[in-house]
This record gives sequence, C-alpha cells and structure tokens, in this order.
Amino acid sequence: MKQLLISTLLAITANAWAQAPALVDVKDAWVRATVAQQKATGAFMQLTARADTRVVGVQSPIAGVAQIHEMAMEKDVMRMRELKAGLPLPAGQPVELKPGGYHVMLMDLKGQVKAGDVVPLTFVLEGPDGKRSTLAVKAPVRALGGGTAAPAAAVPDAHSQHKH
Ligand SMILES: [Cu+2]
Repeated sequence: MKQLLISTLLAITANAWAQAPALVDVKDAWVRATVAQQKATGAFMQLTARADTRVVGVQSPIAGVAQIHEMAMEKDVMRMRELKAGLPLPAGQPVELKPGGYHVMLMDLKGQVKAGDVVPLTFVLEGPDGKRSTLAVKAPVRALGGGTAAPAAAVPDAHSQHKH
C-alpha cells in the first residue's frame, strides 16, 4: 500500500515535470542591428538548461541561414566556426552567447535589421533523453555600438572573414 502511494506520487511529479514551461531559460536576448546591405549579424543571450540539453539547430524568418557559432583562435587569428555537433547546455549552468564567444549567426539576411525591431528565433533542443523540442525566443534589436564594450566591435570584422 505504501509502495503504491509512493509510485503514484512519483507519477504525479513526473507528469508535472513534463508540463514544465521550458527545458531552457533564456535571459537578455538581443540581436545586433545592421547597416544597409549588411548580410549577416549575430544574436546573443544567456541560456540555462534545467537538464542536460544540446542546442542542435536554430532558425529565424529574417535569415536565409542561421547557425550556432563559436569564436576560436586559429594560427593567431580569431575566427568563427559552426558548432556542427551543437552547443551543450549542462544542467543549471548558464551559457553565455555574447560578442567574441558563442553566438547565433544570422546570414543571408532578408533586409536591414533595425534597432527597435524584434527578431523571432526558434531553437531546436535535444534533451537528456534524446528527444527534440523547440524553443521560441523573441530578441529585440540593439543598435551597433549601443553602449557595449570593446569586444563587441571586433565581431563585424570577424564576420567579414567568414566563408560560406
Ligand atoms: Cu558567426
């Protein structure tokens, strides 16, 4: 009888967990504004997963191509590259996507991205059980050089070296 009660409670708890709002919490999402004719920009935020998760894909209606990138030193030059195996989000550990580090790369932009716009992003997540789910994020656009520190300025240069 006691055993039955415990397993019922566990079942209720598991059910509540499945209906939890999101596997990943998103904080301070933003997209860098572009100038006319600029074909690429970045999206940045802090992601914290509730359980071990991997970001395996991203899409946005404003970009023909969206990828998760990292910055890395290659022969003394800072370059960006796609994280082909995805971006791991260890449980409970905030992961920063920021200028000069991990970022969402938005390429083949369909138009100028202006301060005040809101950019929808859809992440594809893979949970600890291998199950995939999506996460919708709305990221406001911030102007170039909008009060951010020096490392941010390095990113557009790095992007221009980008080969796709
Ligand atoms: Cu990039």
